[in-house]
Amino acid sequence: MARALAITLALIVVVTCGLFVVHPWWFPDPISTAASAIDRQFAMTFAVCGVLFALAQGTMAWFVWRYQGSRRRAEIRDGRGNGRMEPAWAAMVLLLFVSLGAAGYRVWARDVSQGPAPGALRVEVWGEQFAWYFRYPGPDGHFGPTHPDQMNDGTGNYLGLDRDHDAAARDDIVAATLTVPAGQPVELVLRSKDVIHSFFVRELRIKQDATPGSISSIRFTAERTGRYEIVCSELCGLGHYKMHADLDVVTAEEFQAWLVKQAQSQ
Ligand SMILES: [Cu+2]
Repeated sequence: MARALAITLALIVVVTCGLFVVHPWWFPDPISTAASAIDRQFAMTFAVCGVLFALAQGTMAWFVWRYQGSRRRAEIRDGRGNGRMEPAWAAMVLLLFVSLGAAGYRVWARDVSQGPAPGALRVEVWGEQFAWYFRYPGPDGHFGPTHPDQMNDGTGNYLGLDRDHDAAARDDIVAATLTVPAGQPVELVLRSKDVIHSFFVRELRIKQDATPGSISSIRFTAERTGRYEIVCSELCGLGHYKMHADLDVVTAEEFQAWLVKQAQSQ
């Protein structure tokens, strides 16, 4: 029985480490400038945790194998622990996770959550059960105020804009697709109309909550044109599974043409 347990433990280590090395399931190719730094952070975290996992589980398998049927069984079973080793282990684990957290925070703060870069395109991202809407400020560069009492999906006034009375809202563009030009920094301002949603694009390696009553901002620069999927990664209700939209990364010329077309259709 003890041998079977030791072999099972060893197999778990080998198979798990094999999956980490081969990683048959992984993110699609990155498309943003910050993604490579985030990928490096992922790889480092996996490597550190993987080595510790293999050491801990491997040692356990060896102990089970080595000490099965030992005469010191009773002594082992009644072990009282080690008053010096245990706090030292706990401190090392704490130090390790705080260090990994600090390194990850540095990457995130520098590349994603720091304020907008000069010349950034500002876009509001609104989550609602169960759709995403994207607002561009128009030529005046200002978002008009939103009026919750005027929000009406039936009439297409998803964000409660009052274009007749608010000058800044007149040229705002509201779209169901997030279209951005390649190579230009983009600042997304995340907002929610109802419950917590989470904006996630795998190719950008960015996931950030959209929380009702608060505003969070993230930034990215997409380098490769194409269509990518935006999903909601926070369970937000029965229709959560179908809450997604498209991110279209286009050339600067295509983006200008798209803006003109959207402005006409508002
Ligand atoms: Cu959701």
